[in-house]
Amino acid sequence: MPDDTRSSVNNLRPFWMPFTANRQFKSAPRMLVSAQGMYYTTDDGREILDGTAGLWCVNAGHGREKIVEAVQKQVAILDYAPAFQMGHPGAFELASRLAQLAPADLNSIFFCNSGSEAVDTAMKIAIAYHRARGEGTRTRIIGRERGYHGVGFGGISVGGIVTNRKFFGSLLTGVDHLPHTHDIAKNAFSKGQPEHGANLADELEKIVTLHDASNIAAVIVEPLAGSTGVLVPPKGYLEKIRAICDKHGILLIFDEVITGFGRLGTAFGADKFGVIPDMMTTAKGITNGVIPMAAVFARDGIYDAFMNAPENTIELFHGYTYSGHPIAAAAGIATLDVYRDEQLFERAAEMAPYFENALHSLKGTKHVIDVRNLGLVGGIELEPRAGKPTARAFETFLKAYDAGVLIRTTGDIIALSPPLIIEKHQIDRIVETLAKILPTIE
Ligand code: PXG
Repeated sequence: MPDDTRSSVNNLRPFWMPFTANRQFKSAPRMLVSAQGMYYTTDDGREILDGTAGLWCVNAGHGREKIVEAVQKQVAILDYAPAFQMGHPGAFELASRLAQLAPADLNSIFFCNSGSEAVDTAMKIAIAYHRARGEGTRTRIIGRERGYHGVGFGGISVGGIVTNRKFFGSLLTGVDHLPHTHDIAKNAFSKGQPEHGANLADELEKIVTLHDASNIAAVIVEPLAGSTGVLVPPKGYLEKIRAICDKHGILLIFDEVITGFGRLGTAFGADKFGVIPDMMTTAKGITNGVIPMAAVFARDGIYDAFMNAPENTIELFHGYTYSGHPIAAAAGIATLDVYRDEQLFERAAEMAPYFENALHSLKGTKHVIDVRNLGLVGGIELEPRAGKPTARAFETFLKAYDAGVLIRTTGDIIALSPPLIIEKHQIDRIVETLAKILPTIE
């Protein structure tokens, strides 16, 4: 292949950026060079208020000393240990801490490196679990429209984002999808869980009838769908999904990559909604975003079903070179310490009503057709510009960045998910910035 790097536009050319309009970005880059507390600093020395906790992951805020120190210390003591047939204390300690934090008997922790891997792992465990119990026909997995479960083939197959699926061939075929629960006509400007939509869970009964329960391994849903625009579950919906899964022997997987670690004012979404899944997938806030790490939580009965295999055999043929990586484990333990010592989940719950009122003050602002929220997550939906969907939200994102506030947009929806350390005046600043910018957008 000819070396064309010298003829490239500039030195930004080689990095093929993920989920980014590469050419647009590289023509006007937005570079972050450092971060502390609630703020990023750009390469031109501007402070940017972080309204999104990075990408929904920096729940304790940036540059946390305890986490930094734990990582520095660990890298000098044990940089890496083989993950298979060997162990190191940090992974066992973190797993024990996570099991303690988790609701019910979600006590078995399988470490991965990203949310996408956690989803793949949970899907594989679900299928292998049924096989271990002698129900090997249960292989189908049911996801949901507008679900986001990362970008592995498993995740995009059960996920429900058209653009994440349509370019990538036949995907996994043994899936089906529930309808999404987003209904502005009935639920616009709901505070917290919307009233209408629990009946959408009944669609699961239809899917079970179509495929037969004996062929279905699991249902996977985000308790609150984050990436596709903050879709808060209608009252009673998750309870119904749980009941239908129980009735038919189907495992329920909550993808808590976003809802885990305090985002909703509780440790997990399962705690917030009082619905216990059979597995949870987590990532992001598990290490405060500092080192890549993810974890699948499984209930005792699932782990135990695998432990019936003959002694001295590998019970689950699955794992990653970096499962339970020592530095990630150290970051995870320190992160849990920070969450606990500063009571950040409780803080998120206390701050949630203020956040809710501030966000809903945008009702009536130009273009705003819905505001929704739960815990410290908020969604502001804009009327799309005719013929140019996503343009309005993206222009708002660019103007907010220029004004020193980082927001995230998906389609024509603005998603807010600040670090749980956010102060009231910083919530005001985000909302005031949006109130000022939106009327200037065409
Ligand atoms: N499940 C859920 C529910 C997620 O939100 C993943 C799985 C995949 O995690 P990894 O670590 O493989 O990216 C996610 C990731 C956004 C945004 O702006 C959301 C995610 C990632 C990047 C951007 O909404 N969520």
